[in-house]
Amino acid sequence: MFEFLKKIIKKDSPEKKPVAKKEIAKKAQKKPPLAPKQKGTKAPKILDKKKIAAPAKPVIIPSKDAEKKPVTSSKKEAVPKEEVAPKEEKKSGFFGFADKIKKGLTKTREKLTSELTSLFTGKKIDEALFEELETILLTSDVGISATTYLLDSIRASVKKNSIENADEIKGLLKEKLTELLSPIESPLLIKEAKPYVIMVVGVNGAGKTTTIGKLTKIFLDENKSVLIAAGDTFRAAATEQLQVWGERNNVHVVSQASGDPSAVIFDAINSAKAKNIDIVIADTAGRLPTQKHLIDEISKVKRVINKCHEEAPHEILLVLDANTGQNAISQLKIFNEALGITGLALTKLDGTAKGGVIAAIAKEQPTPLRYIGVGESIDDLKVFNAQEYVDALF
Ligand SMILES: Nc1nc2c(ncn2[C@@H]2O[C@H](COP(=O)(O)OP(=O)(O)O)[C@@H](O)[C@H]2O)c(=O)[nH]1
Ligand SMILES: [Mg+2]
Repeated sequence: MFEFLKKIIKKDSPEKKPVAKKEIAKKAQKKPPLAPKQKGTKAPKILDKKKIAAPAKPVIIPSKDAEKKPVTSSKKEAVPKEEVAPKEEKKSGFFGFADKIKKGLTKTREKLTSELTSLFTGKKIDEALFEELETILLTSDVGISATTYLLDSIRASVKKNSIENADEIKGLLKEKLTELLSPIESPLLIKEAKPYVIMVVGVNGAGKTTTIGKLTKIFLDENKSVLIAAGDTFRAAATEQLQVWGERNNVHVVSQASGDPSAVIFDAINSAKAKNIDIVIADTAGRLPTQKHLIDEISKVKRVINKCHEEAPHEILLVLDANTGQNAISQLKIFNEALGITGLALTKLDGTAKGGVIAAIAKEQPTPLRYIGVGESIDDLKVFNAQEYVDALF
C-alpha cells in the first residue's frame, strides 16, 4: 500500500502542488475493514440462540468438568492452538516484558522504521518532508487529528530549536507520541469490591474471550480469585471456548445452556459473593455497534449487573481489534455512548502494521488503555505503558 502512496507523492511532488491533506486522509481511511476478518469466528446468529433449547438452570462448571462438553455445539470455536499453556509460560520466561511487546509490534515497527529511515536519511527539513511524514503516519492508522497534532508539535519544536537535521525529527516524533499516549496509560486497579465485576464487550471476533482467558491469568498471578461468566449465550461454541480458558487457568466458568446473558452473569456474581471470590469477568456476545437492538440488549446486561452490586460493573472493558484501524474509533464511540466504557484492551497488535491506532484513540476519544494483546498465548496480554510502547515502535 505504501508503494502506491509513494507513487502519489512522487506524482504530486512539491514543485507541483502539495498533496491535499484531505485526499491522503481519505485514502488512508478507506483501508480499514468494517469488522475484523477472523478465521473460525462467525457473526452471532440469533438463530443459534433459538436452536439451543435447554433448561435455563445455571450450572457452575468446575474446570475439570469442562471435558464433558455439556453444551451442544455444531461448530468448533476458534480455540487457540496451544492447548498446553505451561510450555508457553516457560518459554516467555526468557523474554523480558518489553522484549515481548517489541516482538509483538514487529509489523508496525518494520513499516515505520523502513519508511522513516528512508524519509529522514540525508534529507533537509522542508514542506515535502512533512507531507511525506504525514502520509506515513496516516497509513499507520494514526488518524487525521493525531497526525495533525503530531506534525504541528514537531514543526513548532523544529522552529523553536532551529533544528536543521532531518534525523532529529525521529526523536521528536517519539517524544511527541509518548506525550500524546501518556494520558491513556492508566492500568486497571482492582478495588476491594468483592466481587469486582468486569464486563467485557466488543464486536464479534475482536478477541473478548481470548482476552478474558489471558486476563484471568494476570489476576491469578496477583493472587486474586476469579470466576468467569459465559455471557455469550448466542453461540454454544463460545461457552466451550471459554471453558477451555477456564480449564487452563483452573477457574470456574459459570454457564447456562441457553438463554439470557443477564441471567448467567447475575448468577455468576451471586455465586462469587457466596464464595468470596475477588473478581468476576463476564463475557458477552459480540455485536456490531450498528445493530441498535443488540446494543440495547447489552445495556440491559449492564443494568442487571448493577442490580446485584450497586457499583458493578466496576469496569466495562471494550475489546478492540487493532486490525480494524480507524474503525476502532467509531466502535469506541458507539459502545461508549451506550455503556460508558471505562477501559480498553487493544488486541492483535502482533498481526498488524496499524499499531498507530493507539494515537488516534488518545487524540480523538481518550479512554484508559488497560491492556494490549500481542499474541494468542496466555501470556500475550500486557499492561499498556506509553513509553514502552513507543520504544517498541521505533
Ligand atoms: N494474533 C493475535 N490473535 C488474537 C489476539 N487476541 C485474540 N486473538 C485471536 O482472535 C480470534 C478471535 O478471538 P475471540 O477471543 O474468539 O474473539 P471474540 O469473538 O471477541 O470473543 C481468535 O482466533 C484469537 O486467538 C492477539 O492479541 N493476537
Ligand atoms: Mg467470544
